Amino acid sequence: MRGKSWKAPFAVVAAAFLALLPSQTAQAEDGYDLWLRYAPLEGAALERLQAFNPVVHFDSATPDSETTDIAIAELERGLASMLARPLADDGQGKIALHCADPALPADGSFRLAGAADAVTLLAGSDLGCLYGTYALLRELAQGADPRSLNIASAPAMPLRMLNHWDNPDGHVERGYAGRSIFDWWHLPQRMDERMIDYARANASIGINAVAVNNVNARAFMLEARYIEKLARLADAWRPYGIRVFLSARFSAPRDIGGLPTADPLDPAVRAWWKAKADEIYAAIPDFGGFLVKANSEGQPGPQDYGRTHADGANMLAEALGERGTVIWRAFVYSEFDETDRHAQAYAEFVPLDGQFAENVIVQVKNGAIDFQPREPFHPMFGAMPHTRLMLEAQITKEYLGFASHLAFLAPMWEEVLRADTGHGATVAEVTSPVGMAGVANTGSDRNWSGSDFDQANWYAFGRLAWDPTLSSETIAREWAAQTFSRAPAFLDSVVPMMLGSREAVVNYMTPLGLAHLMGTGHHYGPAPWVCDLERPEWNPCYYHRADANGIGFDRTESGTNALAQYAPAIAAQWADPASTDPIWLLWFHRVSWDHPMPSGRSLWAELVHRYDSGVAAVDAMADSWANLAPFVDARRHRAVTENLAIQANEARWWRDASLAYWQSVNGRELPAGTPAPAHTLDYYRSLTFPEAPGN
Ligand code: BDP
Repeated sequence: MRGKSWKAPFAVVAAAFLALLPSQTAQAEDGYDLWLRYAPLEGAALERLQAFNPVVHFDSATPDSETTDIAIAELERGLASMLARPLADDGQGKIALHCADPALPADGSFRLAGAADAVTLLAGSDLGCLYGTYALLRELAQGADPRSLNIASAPAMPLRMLNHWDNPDGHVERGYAGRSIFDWWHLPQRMDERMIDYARANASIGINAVAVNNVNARAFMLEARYIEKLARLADAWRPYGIRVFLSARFSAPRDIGGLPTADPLDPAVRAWWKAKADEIYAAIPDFGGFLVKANSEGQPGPQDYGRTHADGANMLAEALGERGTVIWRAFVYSEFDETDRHAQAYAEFVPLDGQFAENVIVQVKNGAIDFQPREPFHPMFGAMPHTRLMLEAQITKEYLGFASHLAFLAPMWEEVLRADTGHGATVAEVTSPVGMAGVANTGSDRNWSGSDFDQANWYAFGRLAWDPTLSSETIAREWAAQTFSRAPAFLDSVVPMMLGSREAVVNYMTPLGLAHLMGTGHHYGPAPWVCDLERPEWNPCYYHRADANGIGFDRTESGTNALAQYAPAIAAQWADPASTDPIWLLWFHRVSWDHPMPSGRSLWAELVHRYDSGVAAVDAMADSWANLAPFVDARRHRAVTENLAIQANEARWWRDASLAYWQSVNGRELPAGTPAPAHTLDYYRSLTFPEAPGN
């Protein structure tokens, strides 16, 4: 804690040099430090910072809070580490914190202004100073001149949230980075230090809300013993600006409350939730609220009692009152509904526009199916002007090769955020007043995310939720500079590699608008042949509809007409295969194998070409990475190399198995010069993976 004597105006922070050099000085880098390594500067950047000779000051109005203490400690840690020496007490370059500037809002906004002998950090709150601190360190870590900094930053979205699909037993649904980081068993008595490092990482990229448990929720996490556990985390994370949310199981009043029903209109049910909310707020005064998956994939919900999503959400909203928010997920499809799964969420929710209480947010996945490598934006965006809509993205790579494939997801999120809904706003404009949630990719692995490059997706999510206008390139560059090396030769090679990586995955897994072709249950590897599952929409064959004549899902008027859910201008553009960008072609249209493509190739030849370019792109990534060995510590370089080898194999597997299957359906030869699949279709069909992670 900051000592009282430091309250004098512009007191010098006389901190000890607390052995804060990053861990790489003592041991090999293992990724634990994420993008917060603060690697020692060199060359001109080092000379500039040395000449500036920083020292941390704060004014008397700056709140004496844990958050301020964290900001100051972070500045000292980062600056000392980048200088490779402790800060001098008599430093000339003042890093001057003013954390109670009435001219700035208290939402985390800040300004950074450099001058010859000072960098002024202005904020309307101590949290703004913390965010400004991380922004300053981010700039310096990239080699910026402190004297020429000039940044004004405000969060675009109020809610910048991680959704953990972590179960209380430590298993993470769709998690590929080990076990859950949350040690519920030992909480509240014992809290892993990792919980602080986690909060710090989140704060550094502006994440301010965390739903700690799986949307497929266990009701017992609402019991008193778990509220106590959650309160310990909330206390630890509060100084980092993070509010906790709980995923709530809708049937909890029945499951753990002893009531015969969970009907949202039943007075006893309403009273139970109200009492539960009061109990939580007594322990966690700034509890964020409930995240709810209801009437989807077998989860209980208001429709079990003939009520609507609005009835269910509003009942919980009333229980929370002004204290918190209900985040109600729109990812719904029913095993009893025969209509195109693409159309179900819109059909259920859009008629309820205007009926949700003020403290209800409807959380909508980026696309209408399910986090596929590429989906057009969800037609609900822009279609519910009287409802607060929030974007849900998936950081964990359930459908993009788990943690072993390198796929930088910022371009995917940029694609959806910038999409014009046709309702007079982009998806970013529709969701910015509310927020963005990302399904977390953290786990107990030493490197947090299961691979070094998957850290970039956590980072990119936070950065985009703070500022959805940031380009993927900017994000990749700043992440790679902080995480690996700021050498221009390194960045000029690694950034394009990252930027093309998601497109490579699209090409070798689901090119030209194909989707949902993965293995059953675990979602690992290709299985386009699967057609015997109980429900039609669980089957890959439901999505690709390939036969001897053609391939693709007709969502136009002649098909399911799901396209009609888009605004007229957008629907018109996608109604005709000729005006549909090839990246969406088979998503909206069923075409013949001979369909002429803009490239001049037939659909069949184009499909083969896309698979081949996906595979080639992975080989090119492996080559680029091999050349980058001089810039990266041996341990992390090898780890990435090993993953790229897995990816190269699996990309070929996706290509070969898919082509073998399409050939079995269309009876066509591969274009001349194209290598045949390495194995027979029967071989690919025979592969099983009962132990695949995350299932
Ligand atoms: C799917 C996942 C499943 C989740 C579901 C959801 O396969 O594990 O429970 O999304 O978002 O992508 O609720």
